[in-house]
Amino acid sequence: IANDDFARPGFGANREVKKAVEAYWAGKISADELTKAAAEVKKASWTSLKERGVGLIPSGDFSLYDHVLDHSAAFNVIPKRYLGHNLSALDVYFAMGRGRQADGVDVPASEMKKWFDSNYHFVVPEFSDETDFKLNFNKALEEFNEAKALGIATRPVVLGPISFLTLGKAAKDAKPGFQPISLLPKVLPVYKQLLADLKAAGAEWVQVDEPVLVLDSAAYLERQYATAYAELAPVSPKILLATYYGRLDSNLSFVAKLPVAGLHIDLDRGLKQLDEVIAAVKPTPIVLSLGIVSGRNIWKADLQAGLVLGQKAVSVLGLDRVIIATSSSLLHTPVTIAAENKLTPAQKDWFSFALEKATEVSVLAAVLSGSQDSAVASAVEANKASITKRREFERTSDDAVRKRVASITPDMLERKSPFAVRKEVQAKYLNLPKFPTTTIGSFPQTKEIRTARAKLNKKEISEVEYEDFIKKEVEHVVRFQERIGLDLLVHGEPERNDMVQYFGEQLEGFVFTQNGWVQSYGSRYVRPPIIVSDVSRPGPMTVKWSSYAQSLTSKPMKGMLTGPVTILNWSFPRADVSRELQCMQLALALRDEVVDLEKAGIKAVQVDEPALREGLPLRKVDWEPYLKWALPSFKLATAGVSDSLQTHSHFCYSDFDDIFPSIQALDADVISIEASKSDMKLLKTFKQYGYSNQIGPGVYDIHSPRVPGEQEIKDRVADMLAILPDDLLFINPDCGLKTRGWKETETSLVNLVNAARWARQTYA
Ligand code: THG
Ligand code: ZN
Repeated sequence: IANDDFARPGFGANREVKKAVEAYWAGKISADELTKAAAEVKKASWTSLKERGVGLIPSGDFSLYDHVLDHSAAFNVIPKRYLGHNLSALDVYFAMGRGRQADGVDVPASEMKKWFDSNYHFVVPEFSDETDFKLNFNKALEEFNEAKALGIATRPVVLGPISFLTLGKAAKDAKPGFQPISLLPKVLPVYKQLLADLKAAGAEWVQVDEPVLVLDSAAYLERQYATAYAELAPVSPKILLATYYGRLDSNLSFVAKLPVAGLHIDLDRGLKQLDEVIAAVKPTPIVLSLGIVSGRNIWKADLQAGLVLGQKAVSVLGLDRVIIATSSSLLHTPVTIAAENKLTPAQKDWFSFALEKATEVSVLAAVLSGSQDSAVASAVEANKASITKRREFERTSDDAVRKRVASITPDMLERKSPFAVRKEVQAKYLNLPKFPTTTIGSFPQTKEIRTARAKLNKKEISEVEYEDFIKKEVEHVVRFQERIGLDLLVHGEPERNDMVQYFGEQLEGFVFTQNGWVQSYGSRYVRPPIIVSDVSRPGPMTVKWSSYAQSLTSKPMKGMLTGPVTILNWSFPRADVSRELQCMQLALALRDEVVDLEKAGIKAVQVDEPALREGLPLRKVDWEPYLKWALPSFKLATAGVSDSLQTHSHFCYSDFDDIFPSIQALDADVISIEASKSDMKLLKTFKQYGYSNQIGPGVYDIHSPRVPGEQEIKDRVADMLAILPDDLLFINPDCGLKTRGWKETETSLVNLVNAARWARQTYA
């Protein structure tokens, strides 16, 4: 029996890669130094997996920015706009990821999308008939050799051809109706070369990732899968076809017939497929890799339960046809619990992060293969004891909260009047001009703000000194917005580290890590809070700051909250009760907060639900049960107020086709969405479905340091007004400004306000 770990805690326990990449961008280190820093992190990661007894260690999955972007760059899928500027290959790569605006070069970033149902963003490849696939470099081979030089045998990982093509999109200049999958015959020769080179270098196995196999859409790709793998298998090392994040369902019937040597399945998200898959592969020579240890949560695995699954497979397939693995890449979990010293020992004992999961995988494999090693036996005993203790803790509950959830009534989910009525009431109450300008909430989190917070945490400054500092920041943000002429103001959120962490810290039921970083996109990381018990709100969370900000200005101030679905999705949820229950508890806490903000005289409150869509199950059959609690939770949070309070919500994505009716059903008075990079196809969706409430499609991309010109914003607004009615449009950036510097923020927003003024005249 083998064991393997879909590692990619490849960013280093102290975010070494982030730091090196940002230093490179700032011109503080050279490309060589960046490569060296990356090599150190890879070495540390491979070495620690080896020490933990992992048999099949992955390589090729390390990334300086994003693994899909790596693959696009390697396969020469580089949009023309990034070429011809005399940039190094590395700088072209970063330009694709984050745009570039320097030395006369001015190119926007490529579109980013959420990676399956996770909070990770990948850079979307752009294809057309012009796409000229060739192997610019063989990353899998390079890392395989890099590890080999360190004496570590690895199994290289490559993104599979069908997933690569179908996760991409048609380039803007592609011919109408172009489908990326039509390029399959053109891309396969390049894959063949890549795989043949790996084989020649001595790789025994290669892991080919085809996560789209857990999607409904893969059902239409049977023929392409058959063709692709029939071509690749003969020239390749043994292929382990990896599926994760869900179930194969009906796709299993053709997957089991593919000429691959191994198949990996996710038993965290797709436990119920185990029997079916075992039966399907039984008559084939396929080795089955069981994704038993969750790559998505941070709870210590119950090894007894894992052993039952493993034994089931072993009893049918035999020891040499079973591999024990994590369910997915460990991209979604922090590196190690060992780095935590604020959690109590009892709490620490509940969790396993990436490295601890590697140990779980190797212990499971050892037990299944009949190991008599005493270290293995004691690891199993220790795990049993930990799980028992956690179960004891899980039996405790907050009865008041449970009772309140049980007594939610349907009328609590609806605003008093329909939108058409509210719109009139709010127009008088807020008195905003036509095409109101606003921002999504956060303003630059400057080094000074981070330093002040760090000092508070280290008790180098007092609570009072910190609050004074934040007050000054809020005042600065308010004055700035007044000066440049924005209409609906925000306080800028300088008091918040992260929008989810901030709320978690003020609610009962959460615990936090100091070092539990998880990559969000590029060099950006988050530390998801962990929900461990029933959630409630001990007191107001944001009222103080919103009221203070409102006291500084006669313009309306927008309160800023994170919605229940998003707090749930961007936290690590508990595994002992349903997500529905956790979400409703969060919704009740937020409802009280919205009501308190209204009482404090705040006229508009934004409740962000950027994660509503990523939480949508990957399979359509699972949507309804999810939406049945996700939508009511938002409504529960926002409907406790009078008609005059304008509710806003924000969504960080541009793919609304799937979820349109749900967005409408939320009945927020105003929504803002990320439209800046998706070429207006999105607004057509809104028009087609007849969206009735107000909407602020982002007029520029804030994820990039690039400043949009005034004319560029005017053009966007004109494009939008060609599709949307005049009286529904808000003008705003496409997301919060937290990651931006003040200089680019000021220039961009001045351009935005000017564009709005122009629109008021032009469309009077
Ligand atoms: N919070 C959480 N998840 C998110 C977002 C968020 N997912 C989607 C989107 N927003 C991703 N955007 C960001 C934007 C900025 C940062 C992270 C994700 C960021 N991180 C700091 C960094 O990497 O330097 C660290 C933040 C901190 O100090 O806590 O700036 O907003 N949960
Ligand atoms: Zn956003």
